[in-house]
Amino acid sequence: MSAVIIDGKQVAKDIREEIKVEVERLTQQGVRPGLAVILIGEDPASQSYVKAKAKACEEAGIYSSVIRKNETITESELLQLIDELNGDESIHGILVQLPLPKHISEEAVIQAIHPAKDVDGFHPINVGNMVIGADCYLPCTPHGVVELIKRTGTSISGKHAVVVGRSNIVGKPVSMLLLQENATVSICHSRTKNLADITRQADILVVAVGKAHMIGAEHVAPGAIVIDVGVNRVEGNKLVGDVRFDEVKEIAGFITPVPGGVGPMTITMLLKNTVEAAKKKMMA
Ligand code: NAP
Ligand code: LUD
Repeated sequence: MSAVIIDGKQVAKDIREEIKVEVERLTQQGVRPGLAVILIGEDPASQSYVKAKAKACEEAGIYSSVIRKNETITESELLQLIDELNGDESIHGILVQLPLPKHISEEAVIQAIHPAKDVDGFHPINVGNMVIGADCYLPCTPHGVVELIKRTGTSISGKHAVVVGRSNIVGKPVSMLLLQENATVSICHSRTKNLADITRQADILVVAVGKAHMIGAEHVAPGAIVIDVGVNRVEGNKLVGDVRFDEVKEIAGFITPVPGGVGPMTITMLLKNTVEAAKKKMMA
C-alpha cells in the first residue's frame, strides 16, 4: 500500500493562519512582532530562503527587516550589527542566515544574539534549556519535524525514532525533541556501520544528511513514518530530498515530500518563535 503523503505546505499554511490572528491581536495591543534577518553574501539558496522568510512575515503581519551585507564584512562589524539589533525595541527576533563566510565564526555570531531574541534557538542557553526540557525557543526545523509527526495522528511515545544526521541545526536537536516526546532514539551519522540495519528498525525515520536520494526502500520498514529534511539541488536545478520518494512511498506509512514537506514548516516555526518573543517582551 502506498504511504500517506504529509502535506507540509498545507500544515504550514494552517498554522500561519493561526499566527496571523495572534499577530493582529498583539499589534492592536501595541506590540507588532518584528524580525531582523541578516543575510551575508550572495548564496542563491540563502537568498531564496531569506526572501521566503520575509514574505511569510509580511503575510502574517509581522514586521521584518532584511539586512544584506557583502561577504567582505568582518566578524567584528557583524557582531556590532547584532549588538545594535539586541538593543532595538522594534525587533523581537534576530536571525543570521547560515552558512557564513569562512572568516566569520558561526559560534561567535550565535553567542552574540541575545538569548531572548534568538528565534532560531541556536544560542547555547536555548539549546541547554531545550535539552533539560525547560522553556526556550525551539529550533525551527526540528520543531517543524515533530509537529509534522504529531499531525499524522501517531503517538511518538515508546516508538523507535531513528535520526540520520547529527548536525547542531537538525540532527542533534530533533533527536532531543523526540526523546522529550518519549521516543527511543537512535542517532546515525557518517561513521555508523550497517546503516540500513538500524534505519529498518525505525517506526519514525528522520533523515537530515544532505545527500540526494541516499535513503531507499532497503532502509525503510513497512508502515514507518519517514521525514525527509534534506534539500538538494540536482541537475536542471531540480530540488530533491535525501529519500528516494518514489520507491519509499510504496513501503512507508507516511512520508514528507521535497519540496512541500519540512521546508515550509521551518519558516512557520520561525514566525511562531517571533510572535512568542514579542509576547514575552510585552509581559516583561
Ligand atoms: P550537515 O551539517 O552537513 O550534517 C549532515 C549530517 O549527515 C552529519 O551529521 C553527517 O555525519 C551525516 N552524514 C553524512 N554522510 C552520511 C552518510 N553517508 N550516512 C549517514 N550519515 C551521514 O547538514 P544539516 O545542516 O544537518 O542539513 C542536512 C540537510 O538538511 C541538508 O540537505 C540541508 O539543506 C537540509 N536542511 C533543510 C532544512 C529545512 O528546513 N528543510 C533545514 C536545515 C537543513 P558526520 O557528523 O559524521 O559528518
Ligand atoms: N540558517 C536556516 N540556513 C539554512 N523549502 C533554513 C530552509 C526553508 N540561521 C538559519 O531556513 O532556519 C535557518 N536558520 N535554514 N532552511 C535551511 C537552513 C539557516 C530550507 C528550506 C526551506 C528554509 C523551504 O522553504 C521549500 C520546500 O522544501 O518546500 C522549497 C524552497 C525552494 O527552494 O523551492
